[in-house]
Amino acid sequence: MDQQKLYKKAKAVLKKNDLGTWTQPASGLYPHQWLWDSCFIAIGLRHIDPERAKDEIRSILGGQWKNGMIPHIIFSDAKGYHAGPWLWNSHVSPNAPSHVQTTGITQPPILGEAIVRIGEILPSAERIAWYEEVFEPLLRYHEWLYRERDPKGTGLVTVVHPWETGMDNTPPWMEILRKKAGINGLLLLEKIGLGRFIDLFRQDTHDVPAEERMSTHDLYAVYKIVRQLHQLEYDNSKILKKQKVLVQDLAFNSILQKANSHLKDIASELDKPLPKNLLRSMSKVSGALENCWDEKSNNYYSLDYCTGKPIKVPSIATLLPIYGDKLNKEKLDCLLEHLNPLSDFSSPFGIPSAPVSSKFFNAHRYWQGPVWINMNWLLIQGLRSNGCHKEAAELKNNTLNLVEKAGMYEYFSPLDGSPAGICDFSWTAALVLDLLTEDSGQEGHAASSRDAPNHLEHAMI
Ligand code: 9WN
Repeated sequence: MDQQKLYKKAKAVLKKNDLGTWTQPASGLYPHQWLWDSCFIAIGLRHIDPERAKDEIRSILGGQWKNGMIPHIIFSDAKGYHAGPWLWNSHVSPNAPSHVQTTGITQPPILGEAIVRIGEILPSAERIAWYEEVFEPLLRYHEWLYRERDPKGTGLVTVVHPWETGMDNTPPWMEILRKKAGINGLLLLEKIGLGRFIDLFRQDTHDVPAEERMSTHDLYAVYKIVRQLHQLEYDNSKILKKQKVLVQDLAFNSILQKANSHLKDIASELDKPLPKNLLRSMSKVSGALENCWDEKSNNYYSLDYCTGKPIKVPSIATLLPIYGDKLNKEKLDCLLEHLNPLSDFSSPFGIPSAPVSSKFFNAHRYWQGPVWINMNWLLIQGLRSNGCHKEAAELKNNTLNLVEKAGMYEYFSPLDGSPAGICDFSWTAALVLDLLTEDSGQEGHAASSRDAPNHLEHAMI
């Protein structure tokens, strides 16, 4: 593999999408700032320019709501996004900020990870100053998550919109969405092959073919939930009482579990105590996630908040507890079996977002099958912290080879590695950059980009 060439390409994509103090995921299709995208982007950017990586996070924090929520999108002035500010009208909430327009929901709380990854490459005094700067808003975000999304103290926060998972049309969510918020007329039109007519009204299919995005029915059901949240003024006490599509989402809570441990590390480095209520919530997470385990199928599942029952529809989420924490050997072995050749999640290109055997599986359709680089990255980290170094190295190799051959795309077929979605996608570039940089032995060292690994040095200048 020509690592230097790949590095240069990744860097060029980040440069192309750089809008000064924040980065758009891709021009055209995604012209605003997304929460988890910017976190992944900062993880890559730290190797090129740590100050710029900090700006990425500062910009996200600039959209924080008065109640502590960090919104999933901060809107720029760009026009043409299919779910722009007009869909959200988030100012109906007294908590929405007045200086920027944002959505009224959040996204996977990977913020703690990004903050710590930036801290990791800074000299100690700079790291402390960085943590001092971001500690309060990060703390307020975690407090909001547990206070407003887990008021009963179960240890699992509730996710109120599929966009909050970042895996928009992931099978478990589409299963309950179709049952509880389905738009029957549209389903019928799609069944009789007239769905293509409605596709013509879609804005998100200008840059990417409709068959690589959500189905039209699912997309309109997703818009419908935004309308309902708006009617409830994005007030979580009303939402948890009145909404029907509410999920204690496995992927979201696994990511939060890891973020909690990052928050604890930051607090301890700053020698600051965490509030007792928050510590109590955090202490329940491991046990609560164990309640998501299903003995029969040896899988973790999300729970339907309204019924308390597992949504037994497999997706890549079943593997994310590997990222969340160290698992006991028995469970870890069960999950690793999914990755064995001929198993459901086995692919030479990384981990498919839905297993090949799923009734939802479609190699090119968004979160219903394709391999995504952020998922590969999260699982590489999780495999390592669970001591599975061989599996992590293999997944990393597959990831880099895939992007080298197919390009900096949004997602890829797990069957043949062909690219799909938008090209020049920022988090693909950022995470490739991160994987390449650690390859050169700089991982975990308090080195800035000025100490660039030799063989990548030229690409960094
Ligand atoms: C809605 C920006 C975002 C990602 C999500 C991905 C996609 C948005 C959309 O793009 O979602 O949030 O318009 O489809 O699913 O993970 O954050 O890249």
